[in-house]
Amino acid sequence: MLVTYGAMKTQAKTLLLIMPPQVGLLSGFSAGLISIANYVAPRQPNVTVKIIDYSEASPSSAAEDLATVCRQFQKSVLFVGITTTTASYQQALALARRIKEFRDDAVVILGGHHATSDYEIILDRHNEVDLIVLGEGELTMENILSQFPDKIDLPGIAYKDKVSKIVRKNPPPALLSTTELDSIPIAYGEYGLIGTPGKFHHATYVSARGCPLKCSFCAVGNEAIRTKSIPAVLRDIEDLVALGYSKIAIEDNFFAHSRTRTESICSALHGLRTKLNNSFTWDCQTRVESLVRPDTITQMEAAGCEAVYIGVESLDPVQLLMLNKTNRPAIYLAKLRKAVSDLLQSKIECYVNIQLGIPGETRGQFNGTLSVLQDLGELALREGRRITVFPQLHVVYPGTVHFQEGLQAGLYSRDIFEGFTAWESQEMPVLLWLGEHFAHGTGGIPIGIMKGDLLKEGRFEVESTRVFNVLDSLRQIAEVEGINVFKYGEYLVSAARSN
Ligand code: B12
Repeated sequence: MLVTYGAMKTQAKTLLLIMPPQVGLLSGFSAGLISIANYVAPRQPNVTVKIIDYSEASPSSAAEDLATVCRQFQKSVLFVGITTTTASYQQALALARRIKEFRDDAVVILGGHHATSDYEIILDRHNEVDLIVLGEGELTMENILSQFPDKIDLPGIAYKDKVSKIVRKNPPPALLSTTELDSIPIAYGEYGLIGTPGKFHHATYVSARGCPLKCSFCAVGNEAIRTKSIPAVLRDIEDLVALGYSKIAIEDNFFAHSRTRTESICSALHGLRTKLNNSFTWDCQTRVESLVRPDTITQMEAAGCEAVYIGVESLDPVQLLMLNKTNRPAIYLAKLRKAVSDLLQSKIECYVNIQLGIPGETRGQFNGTLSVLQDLGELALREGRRITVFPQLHVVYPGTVHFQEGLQAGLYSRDIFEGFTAWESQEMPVLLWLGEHFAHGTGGIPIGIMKGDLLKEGRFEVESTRVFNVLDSLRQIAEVEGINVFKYGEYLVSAARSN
């Protein structure tokens, strides 16, 4: 019996919040589920809220355990919420089917990035899914628990009309305010952070949601940033340190998005580190432009920032436009050189996210990328430092501009993720190879290495020459003086390790 988190109540309503198996994916528990549990539990005291972490479990042991869990809550009205990324979607579906086998009266709810983006196809194809919560889930889940099934016009859900079989999408709920975000603690009661707390031996922490930018490959852009207040951030970080975490991954999409916020959060963190005898450090991800602002790097260094992930994505002007990272590539790349040079003169590690396997990449473009890396590598060597490249494989996620563009170009059909995720979940060698070499390789469609003519027909095969090209590019980048290429292997949920 795998661990379930949350106190048992005798009342007759139970919410299970489940992270499905994440075999071959980066290990790390969903902060989103903890946030929903912490929002719903105090507001719905009559509901038993349980979190179940199957992320390190094998699909078979998760299915087996779920049968036991269903029996345990036999007398309860059962709501089951399952989180989805595109890479874990098939695992989520398998759990939904399993629940319906034992409790066809259970209300099965999918949420998270994949379900939100592909809700129409999922609800049309899968009767094992009753509702999909679109986007931010706290308020919507609370409304479902207090009003479903009497009320179906709840903001923030999509569902298939039982009579017309038409998939309906309700208007979004109000997004949580700073006060509401502040009210949500980071740990789930006495259970702390669940499972693997975050990436690369760090604890995941999100102090702000949203990103106003519109990078065409990204699933979370085009939304105004909402932040927790500085006192709440300090409380959360102090809680993380009290829980024994000394390395914190601040996973805000765009950490240094505003000068004032960066100044105030850095001086606050500096004060907290002084109070806590420098017992924690943190890393973050931010954009190039935010790092060339005077003092930003100095403020972050003084506040205990150990590393910055710069979401560069490409070093080629044409690709930067295609990714909609910037509309002034030359200035962007000049700012990158300045930001990297300044980081190398600080104690902060310089991490650079670079996408490989971008469709149509020419040898000339890759050589251009190499020469920019050689220049940055020389900068690093001059300072006795090294820059770490975090390779990402260019993939198409649902709900992105690239997905729409591919659809309009006839590259694949609207329901492509149904077939693709089913294929990928059966192709463990491909999945593990992707996971080994790339943070973002699994789940999205690696359009640059797939056979395009087959993809049009909803069939899937990687083009081996393109795979070798990507591997060769990785090898050449690793050979650049002053550059390290990050290896993800040890941070994946491995098939062997999953029980
Ligand atoms: C922190 C983070 C991680 C961490 C922690 C894991 C996690 N799942 O949170 C780590 C590094 C481990 C990680 C791994 C991966 N990640 Co990640 N991760 C993020 C990041 C930066 C923040 C997530 C977060 O905590 N947000 C704050 C919380 C509060 O929001 P949330 O997670 O979105 O959850 C809210 C809603 O989505 C919704 N919701 C979510 N789940 C559910 C479930 C139910 C039932 C309901 C009702 C609602 C609901 O309600 C929640 C509260 O409002 C996001 C980008 C982003 N900004 O969202 C990418 C992101 C989610 N990751 C992504 C991907 C692809 C992955 C990997 C598959 C990469 C890989 N190949 O290994 C793995 C998946 C394995 C795993 N362990 O999850 C993609 C997903 C895109 C997609 N269509 O699938 C994102 C969107 C990044 C991107 N820009 O593309 N990730």
